[in-house]
Amino acid sequence: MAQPGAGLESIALWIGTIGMTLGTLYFVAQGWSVRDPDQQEYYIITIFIPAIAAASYFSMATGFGLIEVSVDGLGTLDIYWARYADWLFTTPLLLLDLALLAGADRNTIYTLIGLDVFMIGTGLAGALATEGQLFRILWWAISTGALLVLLYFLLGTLSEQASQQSGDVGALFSRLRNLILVLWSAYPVVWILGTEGGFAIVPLGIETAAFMVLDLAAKVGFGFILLQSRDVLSAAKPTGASATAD
Ligand SMILES: *C/C=C(C)/C=C/C=C(C)/C=C/C1=C(C)CCCC1(C)C
Repeated sequence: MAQPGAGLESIALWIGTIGMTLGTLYFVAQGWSVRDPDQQEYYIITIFIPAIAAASYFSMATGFGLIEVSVDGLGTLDIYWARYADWLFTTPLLLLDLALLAGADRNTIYTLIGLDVFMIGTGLAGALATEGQLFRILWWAISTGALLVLLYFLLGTLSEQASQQSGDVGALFSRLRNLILVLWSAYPVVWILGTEGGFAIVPLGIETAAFMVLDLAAKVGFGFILLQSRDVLSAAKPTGASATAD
């Protein structure tokens, strides 16, 4: 049985648990009085993001979300599998928020979410692979390839659709898209340098703290920026219909 992490690892996981819980409560309180269904849609999606992460962090802080993986040639690694359960649901929700803001058509949304689920799934395979370091790195490369295609779609198709929105919506979209570009790109770097990559360049305590900061910024920070201006949210209109008309 894997023991719950100690020291910096434990502190980071508890800060993550508390931060995600406070973020959830803040979004709930902020959304309580919202009556406009278009605005409510963003609140509903955005509230579940830190809520799911809070449960995942709690499972990791208490040791349930942690397993030991014996890898050929590397020995036993402590792997927090609960991250992937969290990311599998929260990253599609983040993309859905951004896609709604862009007024994306359905096929663009399916493509983004498909790439994203593929990225997290292959990342999980890399984290659990026991066949040796090479195979873990191959899974990482496949997952990172999916991330690159995903980011390419955010900069291309999705940004193009967002450009049909009003100035305020477009500006909010660009801000959130850039936040995703920067923060999400850091995840594979932390992974390959940390325990999962097998090089053990970054110790697990530092890695855990780095993921915690990234997760809080990518979820609570993202939600905070998104939900700040309600008028902008109701100004975002679906453009999918016009995209098929011409
Ligand atoms: C709230 C959580 C977020 C925004 C998580 C994002 C996670 C990623 C972009 C993870 C990407 C990965 C790779 C591209 C390769 C290695 C494995 C992952 C899953 C860390």
